[in-house]
Amino acid sequence: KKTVGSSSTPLNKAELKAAIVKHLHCSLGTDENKANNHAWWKATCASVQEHVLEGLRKTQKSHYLNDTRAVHYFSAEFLMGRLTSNNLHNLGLFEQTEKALNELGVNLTDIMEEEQDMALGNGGLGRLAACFIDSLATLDLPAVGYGLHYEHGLFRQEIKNGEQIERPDSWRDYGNPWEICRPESIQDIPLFGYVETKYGENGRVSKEWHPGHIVKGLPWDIPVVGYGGKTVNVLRLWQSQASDYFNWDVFNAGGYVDAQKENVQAETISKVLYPNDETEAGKELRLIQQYFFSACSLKDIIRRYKRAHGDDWSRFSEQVVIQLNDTHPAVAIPELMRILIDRAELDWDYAWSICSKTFAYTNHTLLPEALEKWPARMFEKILPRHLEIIYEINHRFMDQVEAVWPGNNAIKQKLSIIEEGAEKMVRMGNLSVIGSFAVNGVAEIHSALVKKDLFPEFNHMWPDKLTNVTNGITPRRWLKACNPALSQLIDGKIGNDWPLHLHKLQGLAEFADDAKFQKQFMKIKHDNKTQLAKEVFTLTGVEIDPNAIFDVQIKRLHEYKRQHLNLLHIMALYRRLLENPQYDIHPRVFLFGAKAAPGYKLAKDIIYAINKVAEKINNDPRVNHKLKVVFLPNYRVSLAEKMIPAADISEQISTAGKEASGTGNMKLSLNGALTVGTLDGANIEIAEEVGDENIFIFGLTVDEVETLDRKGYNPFDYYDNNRELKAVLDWLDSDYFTPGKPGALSSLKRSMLEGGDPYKVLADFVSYSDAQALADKAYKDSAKWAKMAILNTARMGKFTSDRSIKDYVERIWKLVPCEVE
Ligand code: 26M
Repeated sequence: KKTVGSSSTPLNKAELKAAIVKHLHCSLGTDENKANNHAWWKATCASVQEHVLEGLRKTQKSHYLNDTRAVHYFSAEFLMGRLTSNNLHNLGLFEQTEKALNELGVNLTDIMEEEQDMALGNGGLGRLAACFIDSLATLDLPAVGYGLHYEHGLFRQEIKNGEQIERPDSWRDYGNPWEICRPESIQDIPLFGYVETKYGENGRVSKEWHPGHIVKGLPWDIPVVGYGGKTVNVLRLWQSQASDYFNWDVFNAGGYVDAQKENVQAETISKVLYPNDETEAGKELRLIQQYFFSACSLKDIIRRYKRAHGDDWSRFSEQVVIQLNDTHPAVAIPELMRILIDRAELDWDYAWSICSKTFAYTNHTLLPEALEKWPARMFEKILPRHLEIIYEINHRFMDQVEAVWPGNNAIKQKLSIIEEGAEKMVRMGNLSVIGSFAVNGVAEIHSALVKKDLFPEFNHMWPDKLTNVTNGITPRRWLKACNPALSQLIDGKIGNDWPLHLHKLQGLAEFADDAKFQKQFMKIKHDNKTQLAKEVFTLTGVEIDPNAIFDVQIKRLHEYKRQHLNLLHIMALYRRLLENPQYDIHPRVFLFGAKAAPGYKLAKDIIYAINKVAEKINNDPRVNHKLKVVFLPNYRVSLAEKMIPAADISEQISTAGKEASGTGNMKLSLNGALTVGTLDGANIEIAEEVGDENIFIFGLTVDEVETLDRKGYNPFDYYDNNRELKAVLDWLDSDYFTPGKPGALSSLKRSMLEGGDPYKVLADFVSYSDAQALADKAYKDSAKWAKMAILNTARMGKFTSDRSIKDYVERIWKLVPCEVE
């Protein structure tokens, strides 16, 4: 039995019941007879939150008394999803709460459906941040997550006539029981204005920034409960507010309405999450968001540092490490320089020595369109002093480049933070590498490509700076909480400490051939599929058979992720079945979940195409006993938690070299789904772990993609030489799937032919189709399939985010755990 480490007396069932009823009465003003599910959920959260806050207080006290070095994880996104189940599991209170509520006539699973997802992120990068803060707390590491308190998270997706419609997300409409407002820690943040040069008597030249605006940053704290409940860290998210200073003059002059305009502008900063993923929008408000949360967070860190160390900066980089989750918070680098030079009056070299020992940077992408660049003019308008500092950093860096490659202007141009051209641009990736002491990619292959293709010269200058930390996922959310039946089966076989020591899942391997265990394992998979089938029917009205193979592709919609390759193969299967009704495949349900960036036309066209093909196939009695296609609307963390435990096949089919890591691949395999995938990102390491015989690898390798590009890729070579591929592509031009609207799906075909097929869909089609045929064959041998599925679960130990965090600690952060109490 687990106890609640953070509270002096572990909560028992009677106490839980009493607390929940008390909160129904005293916090929510209702009672056991009147309360609806929402009230029950809130009362349950409030009861648990009392204990969480005790743990938070004790953790902060321990960290303060031990004067610990801490990591500060700066991220524009934290995709937390729902918190209730996670907190109950991590506190070891899940079962007792379930029983307590049962005795009150309430079902915990039902009331947890009341919680809105905290969707403060786009996809992989944001969810990674959420898994990492779970692991940091679990490993008793002193850590703070810093980000933005968006009023509206990632848009809610509706599907109308097959098309994506975006609706605002309002996760806080009925309040969030887990967050705490901290008005005592408000920060003032300057913006705009101009820089004054001052000449002191001692000959010292100094700069003073006269900002044009001040906005307030109001922090909201989300407690982050570690598994076992001992350490409770915080996620601190900043909300923007109008500053009083600013408005009073206008207000007094009778400008009430103008003052309100100011308020609206200031409050716009944290209004909404940009829904772009893997593209740089270059919007002014986005840069302001980045500066706003980075500056608030730095001030917060410095305030805490000064409380312990006063004005002595010499120990700053011993106490503080800041991890930049991509370049989104990279403006923190010139901001710290500004504070050290303009405010603390340190000289440049000393300030730079502190700064460049404080930051570390994680790269999540090689796609050129995703590398952040800001127009220098925009920078100058919003952050005039920071642009000056960036120029100075660059100037000094160029001297270093000159020393390594004397007279080589081409290399200087390439490495410069400033890109010269029609419009001068600030390259945030270069700034991040230059200003950090460590830079990491997120999977072995990705890190190798960061060194070889993205930053080869930086790697030459600083051979130890670039490194790898392979991503991971928290097994607490992605197995224990989302797949309780499988978790209990595992507990019974190998004990219940696998959520902390995921390598222990290896212990399941010895049962992989055991017929009884195979039955139990596959029975749970079947039950999970039955449950998902019900959900699918509720959400879409489509009936699916749990005896079919559930084939799942869930991720943001992007050409490089190749949902359209999956679709072409589905159409090929459909065609084969029409041509030959005896065509022998095990019944299969293809399930998709994906949001497209609202401005990404082709991504939206792919969603439309999937929905139109689905409609046709699902209503075609000639094939719909063998083939179904479902696009589940509004894919998000809480939907992932329902889909992943029910998946048989995991689609990880990006063009080799394009997917930095992937993390959904890990979640699916952990839950016993077999991967159909390319040798890309973490798929390569997954294949190494599970063994080639337990995964379906297909397609071009990174090297083959490169060779093909060098000799000139022509998609028509494939179109003209493969009858099936040609027929399927031509089908898109007809009105077969869009009656009365011929050509409605043609943009897709065009992108893969005239458009040059930038992601090599046609080149990989045959190999993909062959891998799918092998998967089909393997499924027909149910004992073989069960063994493969079990071995996938058994061999996922490496991909716990606890291992990722330990890698960061050893290679980059050099932190020491701090036991609480
Ligand atoms: C950019 C500009 C404006 C607004 C938003 C953005 C932006 C937001 C998120 C750009 C990229 C964003 O995320 C990229 C991302 O999620 N990358 C994924 O990171 C995962 C964690 O490392 C990897 O597993 C995935 O392979 C990688 O695609």
